Amino acid sequence: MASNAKQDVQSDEAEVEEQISPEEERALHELFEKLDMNADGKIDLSDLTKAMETMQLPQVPGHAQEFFRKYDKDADGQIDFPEFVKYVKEHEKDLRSYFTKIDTNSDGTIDAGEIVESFKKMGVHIEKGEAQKLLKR
Ligand SMILES: [Ca+2]
Ligand SMILES: [Ca+2]
Repeated sequence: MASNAKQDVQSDEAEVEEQISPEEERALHELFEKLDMNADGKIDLSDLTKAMETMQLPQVPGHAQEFFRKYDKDADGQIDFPEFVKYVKEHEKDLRSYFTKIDTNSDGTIDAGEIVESFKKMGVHIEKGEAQKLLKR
């Protein structure tokens, strides 16, 4: 077998090619566990729906399905941790550019009005109060 440095690789199938730091991995794990509402180690559609309700995130119609279509690479209907990491890594870039797009007055922060506007562009109507709740998290 190859002389892989035997650091603290916990999963036997280390399919995560992405390089993530231990802190990052821990943070991702926490998030993953939060989304995995029934704690079976995988995120399925009902986990995701429930988690979004719990976190009071506005749900974009079709968005969750789209997420599964794109990132459930082995098409078993569930997102496991490596798939999740992939999603987060790919989205970090998007999110960053998304943030700059939402932050229309470029002051480095996003206010409730900017959030309402950006949801409107996606065809989703949210109240300013909801946007404020999102910001407080
Ligand atoms: Ca689950
Ligand atoms: Ca899967």
